[in-house]
Amino acid sequence: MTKTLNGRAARESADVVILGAGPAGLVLGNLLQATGVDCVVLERSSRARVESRARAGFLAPNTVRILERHGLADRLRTHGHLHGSCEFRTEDVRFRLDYENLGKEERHTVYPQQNLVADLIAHYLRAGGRIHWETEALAVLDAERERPYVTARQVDGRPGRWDGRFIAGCDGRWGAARRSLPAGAVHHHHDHGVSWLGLLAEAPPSLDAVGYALHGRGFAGHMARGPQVTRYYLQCPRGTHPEAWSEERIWAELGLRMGAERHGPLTEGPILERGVVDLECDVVEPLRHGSLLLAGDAASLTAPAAAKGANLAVLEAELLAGALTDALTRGGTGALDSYSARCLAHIWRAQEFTAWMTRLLHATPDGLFHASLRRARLESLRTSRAHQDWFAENYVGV
Ligand code: RFL
Repeated sequence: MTKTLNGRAARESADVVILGAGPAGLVLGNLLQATGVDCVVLERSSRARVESRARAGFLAPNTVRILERHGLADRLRTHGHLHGSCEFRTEDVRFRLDYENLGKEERHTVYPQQNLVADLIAHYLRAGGRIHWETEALAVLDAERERPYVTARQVDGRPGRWDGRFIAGCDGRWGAARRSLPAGAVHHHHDHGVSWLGLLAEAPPSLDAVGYALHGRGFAGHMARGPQVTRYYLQCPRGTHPEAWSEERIWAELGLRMGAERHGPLTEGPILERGVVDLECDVVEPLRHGSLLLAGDAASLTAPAAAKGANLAVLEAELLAGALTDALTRGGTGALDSYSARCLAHIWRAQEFTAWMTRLLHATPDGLFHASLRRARLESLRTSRAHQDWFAENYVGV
């Protein structure tokens, strides 16, 4: 219930105040709503913006199982595409790993993140969930006390206050939850020292696999997003402006790095979106500070090289929903107490594999020694079944 104070500030309360309507916040909201826990979501952007923000696309089998378990996977099951193959290319070799036949024999589901987010919003609102759009959380206060609260700026610019028993920080890397952490929080940060020009092209995929090209001029990547849309990545110098490359130069460079002349041309099309991503990662420890709990990118950022971020967000949201429901409906605090340690075990596994992938994919300026290590690693992956099984298990797992 929202009350207006003196015609200016609004004040509202809920058992759980969720910051952020991304995959983490929305899965959490849906799961709490389903168990009858009173919650509210505050989202800085508009609904239209959140539902059109293209990001992840590769969902791990465990993510799909979680969404299925809670009745959140109907559209994903009918509109998603199963995907179980990736291809590595260098100037000398080209080989394919059908990871659906390796390791635990599992596949990704390709389903754009913005579609998943739209599904989660629709489901949450249908169940009576509350979301305040264009409401930016400014700070989380009194997290170490019994009644924490969030201050926010509402869509019309008025201040607002949301009181809760718990605050779920699902507002990403630059959100209010991270800014409100106490001094004791440990923030691990690592810069992989590599940047990508990330592109979304209105063009059907050029190959029926994820493509990783390790070229002397830098990495190039190819990932299907749907029958008519493909994501491409080009390693670029740090500080590159997204508009610095013309479409002509982009397609020429992609063709060159992916060996189009030898392996077949790329299907070109207009570039719908572009952005530069610096491959960085970080982890906040612990994920719980009194009644403030972090999930998703707010807890840990993984470089997009191994497609783990959205998958971790969904996994953590399920664990957090169970822990909060237990605490609020049964008074059990065991799951809340172990929430951080359980998530961190998954987070560090994902960080380790992402760092491995990042080192494999990129030419770095440290010269011949590193280049020879990359060649040896790739050769091991090409020829060793044990290495391939390890890769497959980590590639599709969280
Ligand atoms: P999100 O999705 O960033 O959502 C956070 C939400 O919080 C809002 N917000 C605030 N709201 C209120 N008050 C504030 N002060 C706020 N500050 C922020 C934001 O508007 C937003 O709506 O975080 P969440 O839910 O933790 O989900 C994380 C994922 O979005 C992210 O990890 C993935 O997109 C990463 N990622 C990928 N992950 C995968 O698992 N598979 C992939 O294939 C994959 N591809 C990618 C990716 C990330 C990419 N970018 C962004 C670099 C490809 C790319 C290009």
